[in-house]
Amino acid sequence: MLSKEQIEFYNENGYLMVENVLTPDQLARLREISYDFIDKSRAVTTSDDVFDLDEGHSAQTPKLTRIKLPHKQHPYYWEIAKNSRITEVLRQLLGPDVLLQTSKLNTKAPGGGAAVEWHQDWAFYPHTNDDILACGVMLEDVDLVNGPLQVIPGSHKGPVLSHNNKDGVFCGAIDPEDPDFHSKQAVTLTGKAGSMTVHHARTLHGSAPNRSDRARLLLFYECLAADAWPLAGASSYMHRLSAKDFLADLEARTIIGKPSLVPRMEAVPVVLPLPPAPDAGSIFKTQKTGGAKTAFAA
Ligand SMILES: O=C(O)CCC(=O)C(=O)O
Repeated sequence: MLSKEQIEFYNENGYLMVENVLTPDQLARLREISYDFIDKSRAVTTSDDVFDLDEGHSAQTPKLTRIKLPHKQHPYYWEIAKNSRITEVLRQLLGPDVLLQTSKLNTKAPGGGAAVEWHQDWAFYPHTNDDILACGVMLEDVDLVNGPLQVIPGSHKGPVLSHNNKDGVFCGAIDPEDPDFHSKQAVTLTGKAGSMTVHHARTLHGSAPNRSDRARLLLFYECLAADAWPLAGASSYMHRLSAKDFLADLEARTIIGKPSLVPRMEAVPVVLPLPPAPDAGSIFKTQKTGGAKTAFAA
């Protein structure tokens, strides 16, 4: 359970650290499954539906930026979202009806694992209201050198910064020179394996490359109140589903409570993530092929 102070801190700052959110057994099981996937990626030579490969990936030295949609790759990732302390945190921060928007396991390989340039998740998927957040579960200790998440406190109450490049294409990252980006205010979120960061969908965040010899495994569950509905440009896969598949998809993403077909409209700032970058297969591909400027030069 989060304390009243923790909930207030999250509402005020747009982020939170929750220690020991996993039991030792849950952590051990998640690590075992995750490292099994990394091992399987040795057989893969190009990014696919499961693995997003980092530069320098090989059978000898697997280097992934990400395992995609882990909750679809192994039932235990879904089980943890539905039945753990994380579930209670979601209930407290988002209410009784909560859906999974997406999941990803960002694996930041040792010795270089790619930076994630500063951005707001909201720029990728604006919704009818912003009761949306990302939980980042640490499967390894995260310290100052293995690419910790950094956030700008309070930025979830500010504007949506431009995430488009000089040609107007959505590149999934802000310009580090944007006058509304106050990099000096950045807070670095380090912690022990089994702890969890939470950040609001509008919170500005990013992370440097992994300059250590240890992997940085952050398992993200991006979750929303059931009455937050995506706006055009986000989740358009729904329009291609049959009625049966649509209902099954909603059901399969429900963490607690029930889905809702009645969007709650709030006066939230919205910019659509369009036109898309040449490869929008992941944030890494969007930022790279969209020509995002880096804030993390060596
Ligand atoms: O892995 C990270 O450090 C940040 C990931 C992130 O912000 C994202 O994938 O949207």
